[in-house]
Amino acid sequence: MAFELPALPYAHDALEPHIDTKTMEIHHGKHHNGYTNKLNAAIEGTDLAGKSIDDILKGLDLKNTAVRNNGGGFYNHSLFWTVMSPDGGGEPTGELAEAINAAYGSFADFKAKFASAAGTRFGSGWAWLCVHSGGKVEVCSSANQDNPLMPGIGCGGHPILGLDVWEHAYYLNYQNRRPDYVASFFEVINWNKVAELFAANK
Ligand code: MN3
Repeated sequence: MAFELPALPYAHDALEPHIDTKTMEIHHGKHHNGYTNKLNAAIEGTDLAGKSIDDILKGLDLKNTAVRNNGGGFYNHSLFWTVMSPDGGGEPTGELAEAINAAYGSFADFKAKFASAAGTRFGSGWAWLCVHSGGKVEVCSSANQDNPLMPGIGCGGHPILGLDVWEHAYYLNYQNRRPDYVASFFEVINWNKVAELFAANK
């Protein structure tokens, strides 16, 4: 059973003006679709075929660059669409808010830490909020399409929020202004989904 490009959970224009329609169309329809197809080609006929994407990433040999890049790309974007919503923004509540406050002191301090992780990731990559077993949350970033589930990338736990900081994610609307894109991302974060992922993986 090959992996399939997941449908966007909202229309391409739903995240305007924070994420523009053209970027969403290209990012989902071209980039994410490309990772999906290349992942399928990379695992076809190997012992990875038929495994879940979580198991593929957790057991990854980092030297397998085709699966590292395209399996990561498939997973990362599949998560990314779900942690944004036209009804998003604001702040988390409940247990997730408590975990963020325990780790960073306040939502504002967490936001600064996350924005710094996104802003200082040189070149292409992702900023993450992860939960460790036991419920501790941690901000980190990874290069290219690496993912915290992959062994030995120096960014652990289970990802519950991810931000794509590749230029293809923001260049049409923000050009070189990555900090403005990061600020806009906070206007569309689907904290209900992040809380659901926190509860399921803590
Ligand atoms: Mn991308």
